[in-house]
Amino acid sequence: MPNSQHLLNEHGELTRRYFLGLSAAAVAGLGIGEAGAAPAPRQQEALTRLEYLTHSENFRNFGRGNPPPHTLPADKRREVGMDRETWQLEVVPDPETDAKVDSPLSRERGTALTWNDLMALAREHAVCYLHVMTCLNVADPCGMGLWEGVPLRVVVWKARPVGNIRRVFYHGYHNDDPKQLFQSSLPFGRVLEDPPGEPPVILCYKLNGQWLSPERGGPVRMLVPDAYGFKSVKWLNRVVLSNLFHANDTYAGGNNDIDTWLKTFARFLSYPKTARAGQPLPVTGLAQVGIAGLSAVQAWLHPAGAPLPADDPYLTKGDWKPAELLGPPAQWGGGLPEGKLPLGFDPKTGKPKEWPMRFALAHWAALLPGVPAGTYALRCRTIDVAGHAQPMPRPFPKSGQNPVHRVQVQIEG
Ligand SMILES: Nc1nc2c(c(=O)[nH]1)N[C@H]1C(S)=C(S)[C@@H](COP(=O)(O)O)O[C@H]1N2
Ligand SMILES: [Mo]
Repeated sequence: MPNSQHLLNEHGELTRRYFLGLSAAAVAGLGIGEAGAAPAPRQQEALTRLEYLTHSENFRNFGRGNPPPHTLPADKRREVGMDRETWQLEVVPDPETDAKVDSPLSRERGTALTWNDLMALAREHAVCYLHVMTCLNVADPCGMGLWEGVPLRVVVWKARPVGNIRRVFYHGYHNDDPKQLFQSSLPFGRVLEDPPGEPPVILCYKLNGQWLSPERGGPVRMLVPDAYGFKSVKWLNRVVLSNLFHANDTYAGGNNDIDTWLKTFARFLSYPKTARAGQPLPVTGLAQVGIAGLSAVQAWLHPAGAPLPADDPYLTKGDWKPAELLGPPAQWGGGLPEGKLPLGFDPKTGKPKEWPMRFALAHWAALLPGVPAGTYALRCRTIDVAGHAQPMPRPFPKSGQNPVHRVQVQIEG
């Protein structure tokens, strides 16, 4: 499980409470932390660092560039606007189309948005929300964050858009080399109006209550709540209002489906690599809650050599057993200081109004009944709110990785 190691620390407290809730006899036999499972979640020393949010430096990092812009020395970053004091954002009409914008925010005119302008807007308009950062092409999420920013539309309206606008595209600092450009785009409607219950697209400057680091895309990145990571452009410095009627994302180049929303899927975080015959098997994991929501997680142990059900590419006929979805964390972690309440949280209780929450992670656990000796394939999957079992209703990987996660378990006699 080396791929998910960066998310494991955030997971232990939740699963610990679940297993402690089972009967003492069952827990005594678990041996969590032995035989290649999670680091002993019951140990006192481990408990201090178990959190739900991922620390900024523990995110899996993606960002093109030679050198990647976040690795530039501080004085160079300052020079190119990758610094709060020198940062500027342009919001301009696309010169290739007839888009009409009355008051462009541009460097040329001296009207580009500065950090102080953004902070002034933040005093009135700042919002924050939970969002899982996931690369469309990678099965494990990069990290779970609480992101704060100003809705993009607030800044777009400052530029006084008039008409002939159907698409918004945007990019960040890319070493002033067109070959290194990384651009994403959104329909203008998505920027101006949020689907019911969804947070806005934001110009994001804080993660887990701290200023966004250069590595995470600071000083300002785009954050698109319902989308994969490639829409959330880092080191943002230019937004273009265009009359294009189609997408023009750099990410389209890799055969990627650039109109896809986040998918719902489950991954293992801890499981016993070996266990005794007949001994119950504690397994835990996370689920990304996509646009389709999450109603259940299931697990299936199947002898490794035995044939799979015929004509069943998506494994719908397995002997799937229910796992338990765990509630919101008691401690959020991630270096989070006290601060404003995230969208979707109840001001009276300070807790999320719904759990699991869309576009966030949920944690789950199960104690599977013991099985005879042998090698087994252990799988997990989600069921979404409409009842679709993963990887349906969208099984194709170029719209987001969601294969049914399979690991191997060795049961000894
Ligand atoms: N400027 C810029 N922003 C970018 C990228 C990039 O290459 N350049 N990569 C994107 C992709 S593909 C992903 S998955 C996310 C990853 O965000 P993270 O590094 O904060 O985990 O950043 C996105 N933002
Ligand atoms: Mo990505």
